[in-house]
Amino acid sequence: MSTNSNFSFIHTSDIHLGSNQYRNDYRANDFIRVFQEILNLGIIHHVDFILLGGDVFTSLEVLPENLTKIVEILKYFKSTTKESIPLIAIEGNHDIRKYSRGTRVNHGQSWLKFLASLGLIILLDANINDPPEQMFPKYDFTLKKGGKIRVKSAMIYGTRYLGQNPEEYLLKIRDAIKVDDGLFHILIQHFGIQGQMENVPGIEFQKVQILKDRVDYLALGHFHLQFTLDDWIYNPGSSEATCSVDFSYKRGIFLVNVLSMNKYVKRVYPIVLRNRNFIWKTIYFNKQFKDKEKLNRFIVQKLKNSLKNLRTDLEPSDPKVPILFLSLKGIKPAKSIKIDEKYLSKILSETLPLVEVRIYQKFKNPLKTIDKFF
Ligand SMILES: [Mn+2]
Repeated sequence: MSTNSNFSFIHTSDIHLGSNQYRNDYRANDFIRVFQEILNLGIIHHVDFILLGGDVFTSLEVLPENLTKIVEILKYFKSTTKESIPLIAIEGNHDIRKYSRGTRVNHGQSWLKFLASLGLIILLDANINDPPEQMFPKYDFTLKKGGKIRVKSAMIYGTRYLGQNPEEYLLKIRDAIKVDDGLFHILIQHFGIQGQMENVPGIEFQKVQILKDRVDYLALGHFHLQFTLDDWIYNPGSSEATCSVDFSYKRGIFLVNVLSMNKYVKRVYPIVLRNRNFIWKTIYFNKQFKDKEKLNRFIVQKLKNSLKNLRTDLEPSDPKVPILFLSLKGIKPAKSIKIDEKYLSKILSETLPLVEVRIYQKFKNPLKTIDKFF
């Protein structure tokens, strides 16, 4: 092997394009902007390809203006890089999901298939029920279909999301991956590994071991929390926060350099993306509010004080302008006052340099509060 068989790539996953989080246009655009950032990182680091480990889209429900933006970004990327950085993807469970809420799926269609048909991405999938020799046909650029593709000395295999119990396919996949071809084997899969996220089911680590002698780099997606295991299993996490817990997770992408000497030596560098800022604040009510206007003024005043150091010179499209997660605690306001979260959130984001405000009412049980007074 000569030195020119060295190569590098980016591994990203769970981009959730099309997400219209909080029905906030700035927020919807964050997911697209971070995708653009990943593509730019690919250019800056001169990578040979970019892997997308599924959940590239959040559902089939994507607004036309967002899809148009995504297609434009991909066309521009393709032309400026002179097609030198292929984007190699698989479908995750969200890519085939009908709606952003609920789990109904529509088999057969996806926006990834659409992008592949335009020649903007390479979508890998295996004939999972065929015998091992036929399972991973070479990617055909005319049919725009295939289960594996070679870039430099990397052979990249991929299948779509294999459902809740992908264990049953692992032995077949292993048998379908060529041994002794002298290439660096990457397998892209959309599943999690048990124990890496609390209370989230995944495959047992022991069961994945079956792939170890055939796969040099298992490129995972699915879990939004980043993890690496045993120097060959990698999960970058979601590229933007798809829900409030995601914000606290370690997430990002991996930049991987592979040197071929007598054997392959890989270096994996996690990169943190420029995500939307966020702040958590708690406001305690020490008395019971009976007037809605007073309550609103109290909240605005409290936040004006505690957020006075926020920059006011930025456009809300700038990811430095934060989302505020506000929890309201203490004595529950009088029954006659129903806190209008939508209205309150609107006046707060108009008064303060915030892109979005999410309100969580965590008041004490009023009965218990009364108990305490007696
Ligand atoms: Mn996901």
